[in-house]
Amino acid sequence: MTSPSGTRTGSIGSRPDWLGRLAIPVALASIVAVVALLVLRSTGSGASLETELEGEFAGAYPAEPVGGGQLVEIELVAAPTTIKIIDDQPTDVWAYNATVPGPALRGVLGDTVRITVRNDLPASTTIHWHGIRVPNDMDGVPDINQARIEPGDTFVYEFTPPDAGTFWYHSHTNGSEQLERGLYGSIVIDDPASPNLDIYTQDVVWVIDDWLLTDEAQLDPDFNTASDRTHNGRWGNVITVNATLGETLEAQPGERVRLRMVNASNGRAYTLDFGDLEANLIAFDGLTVGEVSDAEGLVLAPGNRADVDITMPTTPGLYTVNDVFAGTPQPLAAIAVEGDTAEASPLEPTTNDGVPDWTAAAEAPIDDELVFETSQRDGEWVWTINGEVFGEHTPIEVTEGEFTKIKLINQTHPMHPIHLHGQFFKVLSRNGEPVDEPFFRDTVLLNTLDEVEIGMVPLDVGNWVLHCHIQEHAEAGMMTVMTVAPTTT
Ligand SMILES: [Cu+2]
Repeated sequence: MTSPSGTRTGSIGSRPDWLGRLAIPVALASIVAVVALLVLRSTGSGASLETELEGEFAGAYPAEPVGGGQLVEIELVAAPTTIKIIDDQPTDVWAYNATVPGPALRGVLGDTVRITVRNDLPASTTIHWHGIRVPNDMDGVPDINQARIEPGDTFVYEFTPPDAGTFWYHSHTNGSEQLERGLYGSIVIDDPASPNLDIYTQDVVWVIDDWLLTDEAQLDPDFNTASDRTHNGRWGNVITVNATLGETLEAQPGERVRLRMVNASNGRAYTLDFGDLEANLIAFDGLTVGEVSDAEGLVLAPGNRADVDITMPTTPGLYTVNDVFAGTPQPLAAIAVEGDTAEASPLEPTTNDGVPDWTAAAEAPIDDELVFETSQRDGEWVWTINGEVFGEHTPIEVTEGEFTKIKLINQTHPMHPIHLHGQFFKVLSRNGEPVDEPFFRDTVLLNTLDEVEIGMVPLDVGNWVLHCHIQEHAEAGMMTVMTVAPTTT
């Protein structure tokens, strides 16, 4: 537990004091010390355990960006426009550079990205770079990291991504309306040293979103309704990939494709059903996995990304990728396998040996508990974290470089995809059962009454929000701040 003064109970400093109080002969003291060490080792308790867990984490991903690359300058203009989702009917949306998703940004590890955002919307806005460990004042949360960008104003975001992978950017101001209207896009950072770049002949981003459209193909104008807030947010009646209904990728038989899937929905989660396609998970929430696994049945909650490696079947045909979260299969997109047979690369995708097992973390003390509940304030439905709504929140205090274990407790029936800015974490247990996910996350889904323990070693100093990624829940209070203090050693 981290006390208000920042010291940890069970820290290494307490051990010598404890031994020092033993006024017994030296020989007996030695035996006691050996036994104590054995107990410490066998139970994995105390500071030695935390040191061990921190050691296991070391090098899992870099503390600092490498830099030394190019300066990539981009302008994003947020403005109203129209797109076509249903046949030729125009749908009024808000978009970056008049496209939904916004421009697919792509850079190379080491590059510095300078993005000038011009706000031509009739409302203030900000952009969050979801999953990218940016400097704290570039993180895009109003009142915490920056001032709102008012209509007619510009703001320059600049950062050097420290990690390669699939990320996305989206409005972090009034998201229940601004995400729903189309203010999101993908950002992919490639690692030029990764052999993965030679494996895939197609590398494709699928941004999944659902839209609540009227019969006239317009967005239902009632955003953030009481029903949205009290249920699982706004769920649409049309699901698109890259804002296209029935998105279809063309591939050759035997071709090896990397699909980067992003869930940009306000509230809807997707359970991926690849049907006759064999999809292997190679990265999750941006970062390369420690071990490749079958992606069938993977849940993509709002905010999550999954990168999958698919070698196309040798039999031509139309292969559908479905969502089965609600039971009934719903088509997301398809892959049309046709043409000459391609020879797939025999290379194995890169894995990250640095992803810690952290099995010993089961014995580590819980540093913080976050209880998610509902309540009423002045007749309005709110979502609370430890009884507080955002604005009256008590920040969670953690220290750079120190293993931290947090228990997330959903005391409600709706689901909550909990997203932490600026850090990655690993799920340790779910409802008392150990979880062995060979990858980090930045967002984890809590289902009805779930209790999930996560472990992390914060590397990025600053004030980072932790919130439900169901936009309507976050705006009804379900957000707090994690303050990562610089290490004192
Ligand atoms: Cu929620």
